[in-house]
Amino acid sequence: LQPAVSKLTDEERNTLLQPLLKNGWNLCPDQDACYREFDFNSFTSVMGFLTLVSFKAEKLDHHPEWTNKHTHVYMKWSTHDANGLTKRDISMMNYINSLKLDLK
Ligand code: HBI
Repeated sequence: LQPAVSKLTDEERNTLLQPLLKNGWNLCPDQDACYREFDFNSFTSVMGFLTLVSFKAEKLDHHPEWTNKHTHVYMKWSTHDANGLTKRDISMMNYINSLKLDLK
């Protein structure tokens, strides 16, 4: 069990969240969460991507909400324990943005 984590401060939103919002991620209109949509070149690439994110999620004990249809993936990050965005979400989104993605 990880220690309690709290929502990002205004300063952290400027320094940690803003760069992600300029690199593919969006704020959800209805809650303190981020989402991104991906269109991959193949389902095999989707499988590889979701597998990598799954192992990272297990390592950090921080798990995605996602849907997949064919080569499309919708992914959302928030921290349920904090009812909003935390550094755990930042870590997962930065990990995802560090991957070389086989996108259309
Ligand atoms: N994943 N996105 C997300 N948010 C959480 O609050 C969360 C999680 N994965 C595991 C987890 N919390 C557990 O650490 C707690 O529910 C105990």
